[in-house]
Amino acid sequence: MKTELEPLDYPPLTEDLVEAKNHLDEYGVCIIKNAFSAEEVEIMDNRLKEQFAGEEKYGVGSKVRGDEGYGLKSSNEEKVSRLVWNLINKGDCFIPLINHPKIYPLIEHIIGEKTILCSMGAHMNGSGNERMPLHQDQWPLVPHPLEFPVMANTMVLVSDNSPESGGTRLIPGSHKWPKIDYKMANSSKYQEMAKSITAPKGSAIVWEGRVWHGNGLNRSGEVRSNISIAYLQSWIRPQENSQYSVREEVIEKLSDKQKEIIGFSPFGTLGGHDGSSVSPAGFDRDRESIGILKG
Ligand SMILES: O=C(O)CCC(=O)C(=O)O
Repeated sequence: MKTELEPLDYPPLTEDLVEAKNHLDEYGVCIIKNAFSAEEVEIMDNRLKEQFAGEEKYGVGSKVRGDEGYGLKSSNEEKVSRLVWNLINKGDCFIPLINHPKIYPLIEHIIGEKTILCSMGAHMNGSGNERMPLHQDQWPLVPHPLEFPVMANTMVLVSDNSPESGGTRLIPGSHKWPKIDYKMANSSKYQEMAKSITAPKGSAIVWEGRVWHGNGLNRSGEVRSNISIAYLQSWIRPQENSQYSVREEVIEKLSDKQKEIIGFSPFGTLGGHDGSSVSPAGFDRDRESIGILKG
């Protein structure tokens, strides 16, 4: 007899948008084949490798082993992985990822047309890393058990993903599970259900915010780089505050749609300035931010 909390297998890779949307509905996950050309992957890979070395040299950014979410501590040498945050600032090759035509329609399929970028960062998992806890992305960002997705995530595979290289581990079908708590999800029974994906670089995984997942164990001797592009419904506060963090010279390169997605447009009555709906993209702090006045 089937128990309620059973995983599905991964859906097959697809290049067809309609099929991908069907996979998202059924599995909570889809895998897009050939989302990026070999040349695009190489450019992103080179830029990430330079950035990894630069953040290492200047002692900035986030260095991890992977298992910090269990409260475990490790030495600097054991921290073989880097989370390279806020990629929008870190190379022109990442700007098209904000609304990539092979990915963004799938995000809209999951959470609707009004989205805000939650974060865009590279998970550069070193060989010898440890497992992060299984988690759902939309919890605890939204600390209420919601029976619908308010978040959608993507992994652009800049490296080949496999069990050996620590491919992302997801539990397809878990978006339809009743709520289970974090401790139960991290028991060996559920850990075993989360298998590392096997897909070549240039693919993209998209999943909805209720799917249980985590990283895999990389024992390949090489760094495994995936770029996460995570989106929220626009009423939720994002992980990265783009209005504050995106550099002036980068904003100049963005289209209006890209500015909207990184949160530079009000959503209804939310995110305006001084009661107005002035788009922060064209916002002039001195004109719009009225201070003390006397009549
Ligand atoms: O690095 C990975 O493969 C997974 C990362 C992940 O699950 C996350 O950051 O939410």
